[in-house]
Amino acid sequence: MSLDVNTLSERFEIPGHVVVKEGPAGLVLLDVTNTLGSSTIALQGAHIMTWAPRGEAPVIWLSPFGKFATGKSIRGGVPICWPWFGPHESDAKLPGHGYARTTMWEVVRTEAVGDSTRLVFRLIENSVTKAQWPHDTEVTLTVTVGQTLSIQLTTTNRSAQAVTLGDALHTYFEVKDVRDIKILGLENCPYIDKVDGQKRKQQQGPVTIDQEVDRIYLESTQDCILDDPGLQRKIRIAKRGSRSTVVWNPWIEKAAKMGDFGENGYLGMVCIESANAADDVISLAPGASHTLDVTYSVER
Ligand code: TA6
Repeated sequence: MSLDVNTLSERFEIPGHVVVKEGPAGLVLLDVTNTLGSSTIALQGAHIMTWAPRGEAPVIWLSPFGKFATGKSIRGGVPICWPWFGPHESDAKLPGHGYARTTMWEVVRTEAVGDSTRLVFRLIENSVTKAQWPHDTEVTLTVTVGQTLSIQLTTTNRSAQAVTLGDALHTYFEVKDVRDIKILGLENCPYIDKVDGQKRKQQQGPVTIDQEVDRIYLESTQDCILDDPGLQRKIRIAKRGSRSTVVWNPWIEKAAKMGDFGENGYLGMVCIESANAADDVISLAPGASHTLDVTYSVER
């Protein structure tokens, strides 16, 4: 059940850590500010919109031209793709990347953990979601905001049958100029090239971006490093419980078609998504849980 801002404030605000407020289009936002960093999280989709360690330029990119609305995914941040990644395997009418990112979640708890702030959210299933996903599963998101950003997406299968799960943290990272970055950690991984007829290829050397890139790297379990010379920093993407890594930049035409990147917005971002997609989807046994776990950190 969705609570109003006042009730949420009473229950979940923590001085020096969490403030609950109403954002654009009436979206409920949780503003997290502590001595180590800051983040804004929308309750719709449990959507982490921003994150920056204290004294650091934003690490997570949020489009200044995003259109906010109930039931519409926010352009940027960390959209949750769940319980499938990409188009639904059999019903094209169902939303791409599943329904978690456009559905209301509830706050389970907020707490200070040392100087960091931890928030736990749970997706609120309803008749619309059940019609899309007739399985008894629970999904929670645990976010720890500090000098690093730690995110765990946990799915529990409460049904008597195995379910096939696809998921991703579809994270948009801020970069100075995407044409100058390198992504390390995917060398020699096989990948599906979605801009070249879903052809299967193998990565040679670091990933660089000089055109539309939309690739699902398979069997990719290592940390990735986003090397950004323009911002003179490296972002480490450490993960567990994820066998796929999706790299996406829409480039000029696709960004213009999407209409919410703004002029040249595509140059300031790259998606590096920790996922379980394509060949790597998960068969979750009855009663079992699976956690997709990432930690983002800035290295000089
Ligand atoms: O993860 C890359 C991708 O699947 C692209 O193909 C593109 O569709 C992107 O996700 C964004 O999708 P969205 O539904 O958020 O516009």
